[in-house]
Amino acid sequence: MFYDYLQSRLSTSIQNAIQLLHLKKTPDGESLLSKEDFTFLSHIQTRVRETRSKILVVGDVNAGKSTLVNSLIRKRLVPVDQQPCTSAFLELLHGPCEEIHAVTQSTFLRYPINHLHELVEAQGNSVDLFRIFIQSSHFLRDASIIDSPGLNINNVTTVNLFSKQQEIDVIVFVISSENHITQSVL
Ligand SMILES: Nc1nc2c(ncn2[C@@H]2O[C@H](COP(=O)(O)OP(=O)(O)OP(=O)(O)O)[C@@H](O)[C@H]2O)c(=O)[nH]1
Ligand SMILES: [Mg+2]
Repeated sequence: MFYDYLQSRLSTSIQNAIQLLHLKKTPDGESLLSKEDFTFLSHIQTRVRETRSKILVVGDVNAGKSTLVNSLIRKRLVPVDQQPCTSAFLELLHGPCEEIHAVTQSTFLRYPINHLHELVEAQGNSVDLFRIFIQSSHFLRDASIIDSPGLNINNVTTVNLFSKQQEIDVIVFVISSENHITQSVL
């Protein structure tokens, strides 16, 4: 209850701050709020409004990330393989209807949930993120979870992965028990 109150106050305060900064002008008539500041504040507001935690699952190729994600949601949903497998970020969320959104920078396309494996295989390298909405998972009522490509599978994906961290509440690092935990891993 108290948390809801705090959340609502914080969200309203950020909204007011954005509006006030928009109105304030420099002597040259420019808005005091730069595009970057606006994006930053809007981003914080989205985070405040989102009550579910976001969990990012990372680790080396074949560490067992996708297997862990499937066991948390109790479904064999995201692809698992002995070969390097997950080629895109797969965000699993609770949703009113089960479907996939293939998100690229400017837009997204909708697909049926049972097309996930073909989509990841065919478009994994060109799509920024697959958002997968699922109705019937208790786990996803409290948290959304992101399965990621293996670390260092290529530079672009690794950089993408690092940039995701600012949106994330918890990072789960998966290490295969065959590769013992060493000082270098820590
Ligand atoms: N024995 C054993 N095998 C596992 C376990 N977890 C995953 N595996 C196997 O390890 C292989 C890789 O599992 P994935 O879950 O696809 O691994 P991943 O980290 O998602 O791999 P990438 O997406 O390619 O980075 C599969 O053959 C799994 O069946 C485990 O706890 N024990
Ligand atoms: Mg995987």
